[in-house]
Amino acid sequence: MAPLSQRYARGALVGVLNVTPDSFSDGGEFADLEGAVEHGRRLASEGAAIVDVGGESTRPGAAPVPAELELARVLPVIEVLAADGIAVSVDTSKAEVAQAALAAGAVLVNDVTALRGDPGMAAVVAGAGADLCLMHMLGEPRTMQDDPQYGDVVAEVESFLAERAEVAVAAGVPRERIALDPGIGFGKTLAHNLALLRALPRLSRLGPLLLGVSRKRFLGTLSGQEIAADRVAASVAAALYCYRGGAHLLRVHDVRATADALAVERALEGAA
Ligand code: HH2
Repeated sequence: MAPLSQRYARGALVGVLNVTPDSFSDGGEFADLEGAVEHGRRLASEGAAIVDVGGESTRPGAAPVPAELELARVLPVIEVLAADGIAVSVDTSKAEVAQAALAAGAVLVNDVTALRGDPGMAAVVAGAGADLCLMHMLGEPRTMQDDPQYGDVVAEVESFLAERAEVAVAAGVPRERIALDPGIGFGKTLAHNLALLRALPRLSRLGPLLLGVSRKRFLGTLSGQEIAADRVAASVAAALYCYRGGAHLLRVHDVRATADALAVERALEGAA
């Protein structure tokens, strides 16, 4: 199997499909099977290389969800999308959920705890030969935005990601199957988020990066848009900046708008 960085072009889009009642930007919109499947298909047809299905919100203050409920939300959606031939990722930190999702055809596990949430996760990913995204988060969703503090945010996130990649490799996940994510908005102030985004050329030396800036709170602060769905233009601008900084995968809600912007960007830089 070729490395993840070769299987997906730089700037490949990961479309967000939250099958939750409480996600910060699209909670409740795709909570039923039919609506979720339709949206997943739309994301793929608009240009998402991967559709990331999540059944547990990680927004600041979100409460954890039991595995049975998370499974009931995501599995039927993953089964249908994978059967359609769509590359599906599962946004979970539970080994049980990851295992069932991979058996149903998912190809990537997006673990926002970077293997710190469930001791069984690494073995599940390694055993299935799946791709893995390891994300940085300071604290846990319930409390992570309560005054996050760093000495040097870029250096700390960089060494965290390097260390978590070693843990995954030691557990049998091939290095070339791992994507790393600085976790924008996960235990970070506006200044922390901006410092990390400016450091993408440095962070991308660790391996292929996945960036999730789409519709996030810091873009509301910068643009004045209070409502997450009104942050599309701000999200596209941030996605382009990530792309230029060397991000490999871009996790976005607004696939069509981001794909259009990237087509122009690539033509201007002579890559298309
Ligand atoms: N952001 C969210 C969820 N999962 N995974 C990765 N790897 N990187 C991210 O930045 C990231 C993520 C939060 O966004 P969203 O899925 O829209 O909201 P919620 O967690 O409330 O479902």
